[in-house]
Amino acid sequence: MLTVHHLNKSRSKRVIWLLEELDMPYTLVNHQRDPISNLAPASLKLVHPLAKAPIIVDDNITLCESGAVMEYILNQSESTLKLRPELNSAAYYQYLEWLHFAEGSLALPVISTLLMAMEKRDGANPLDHYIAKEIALDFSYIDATLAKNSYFAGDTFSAADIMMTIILEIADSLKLIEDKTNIKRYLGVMQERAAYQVAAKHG
Ligand SMILES: N[C@@H](CCC(=O)N[C@@H](CS)C(=O)NCC(=O)O)C(=O)O
Repeated sequence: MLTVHHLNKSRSKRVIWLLEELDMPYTLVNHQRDPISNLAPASLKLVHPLAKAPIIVDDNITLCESGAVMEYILNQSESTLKLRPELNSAAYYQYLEWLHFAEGSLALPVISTLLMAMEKRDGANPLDHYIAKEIALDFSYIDATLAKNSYFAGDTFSAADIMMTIILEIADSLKLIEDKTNIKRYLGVMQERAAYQVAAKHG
């Protein structure tokens, strides 16, 4: 059975959410962040040298990077629920773009904001300009997309929504989307999903 190595307050919530949506069995192993550094504990390094959550283990496969983990799970799923548009359709490429955008582009300015809030800064350094530009650009684009589409890959919920929601939640907690009504509405809809709520209970 697939094992999910879950770190509290982390992206591994995505994996639990997806498995719950697909009704796939899994074993959960909990790891707790170090209370001072907030980093992953040594126990996670024993599973994968990168020691970053999420990590899954399934037979002889050990995998990290949430996007890769999502694709792996979708490849194993026997559910009639297809959380990925049909290969090579226009929606599939929309799905793929958002699936990668979440970690490939959006995570950097959002997580940088989170980390920089822990430091004293006057807001005038080159990095501040880069982040401000990216935050404005990305969230305007996302908000405009969600004004037209119910979900990131079009009309149907997909794993790209799971990837995007977790970063959008961090952005919301940092008050980066206060004026983005479509993103706020979308987050409310995602958070009502039963599978999301099971994942959220795990922290
Ligand atoms: N791009 C990676 C990011 C993984 C990552 O940074 N995970 C964080 C938790 S959200 C982590 O394990 N942090 C603890 C540490 O770096 O020690 C993914 O999407 O899986």
